[in-house]
Amino acid sequence: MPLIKRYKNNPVLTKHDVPYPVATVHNGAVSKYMDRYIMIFRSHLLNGRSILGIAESEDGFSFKVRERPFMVPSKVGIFKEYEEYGIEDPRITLIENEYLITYSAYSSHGVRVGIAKTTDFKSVERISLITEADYRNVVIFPEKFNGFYARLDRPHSEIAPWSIWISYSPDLKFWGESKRIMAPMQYHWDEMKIGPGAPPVKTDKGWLHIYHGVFSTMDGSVYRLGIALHDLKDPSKIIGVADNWILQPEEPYEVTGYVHNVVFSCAAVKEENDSIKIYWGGADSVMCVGTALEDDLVEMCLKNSRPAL
Ligand code: M1P
Repeated sequence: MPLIKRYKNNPVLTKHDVPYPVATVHNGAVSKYMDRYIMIFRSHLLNGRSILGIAESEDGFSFKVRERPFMVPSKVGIFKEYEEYGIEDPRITLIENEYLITYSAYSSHGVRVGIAKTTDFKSVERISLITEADYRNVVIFPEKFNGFYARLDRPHSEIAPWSIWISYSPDLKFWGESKRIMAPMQYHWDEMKIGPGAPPVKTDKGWLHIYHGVFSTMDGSVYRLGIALHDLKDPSKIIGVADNWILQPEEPYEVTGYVHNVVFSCAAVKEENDSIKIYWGGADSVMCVGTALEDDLVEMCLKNSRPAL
């Protein structure tokens, strides 16, 4: 049995499901809202820049895309300047009755991360740009720690391997106490760089975090998914990182597309039967889903672990 069982009707969303012209549908964030699932997904427009669309589902497998995009680059204030080239790779975290949405904001100044909030997935309010350039992949934990929000992110660096960091905030605007907590491992499937993937899922044994790791080959980069378990009380402490990847590009829609050989996750949804729905973009072109058992993922982190740093 594979660890992650791919849904038989993958991909669950493609550009053909979108009622406005787009080249891709990928890297979707998914959250339960009322009695349904909401997906906010990234699409390349036909000019190569990205916007965020929105889709709904009753079962987490069959999605219907709304007529209009959910977020497009802002035309006002500070956001206008930093979102000029597009917005990408959303993640959703439900915390204290608000859905927080993080996203990458591209401009001639580099890539920053923005944060917005919604309570109804109809209107959305931008809160702040929470990083300088160049950062990507911010995921926010769905609980506070000692009164502080906690986030994982991945700064770019010329002199250090691209690693996962943690930071804390009292108000979602000001962030600090930053610390590098997980690094790529040399000559390993995630050797080139790693980045936070889905907002962490709470289990009895720790916070499960699905991340992506990249390996460079003569045929370009290969993006795979891995898993780490963080301490429940102190998320900067990593209890275990599975030595093996949990998903790699294998199906045609993951191997070939806008960028080949990519599986990239921005969402994991815990279900009542101890299974987890994992969502990923295939080849930066389509959206896919699969299911895994929570216990299997936890066991992988604890029983066959590699060092976090
Ligand atoms: O093309 C693969 C991914 O490349 C970037 O991710 P990262 O910076 O973490 O390597 C992003 O452009 C992402 O959207 C894309 O899926």
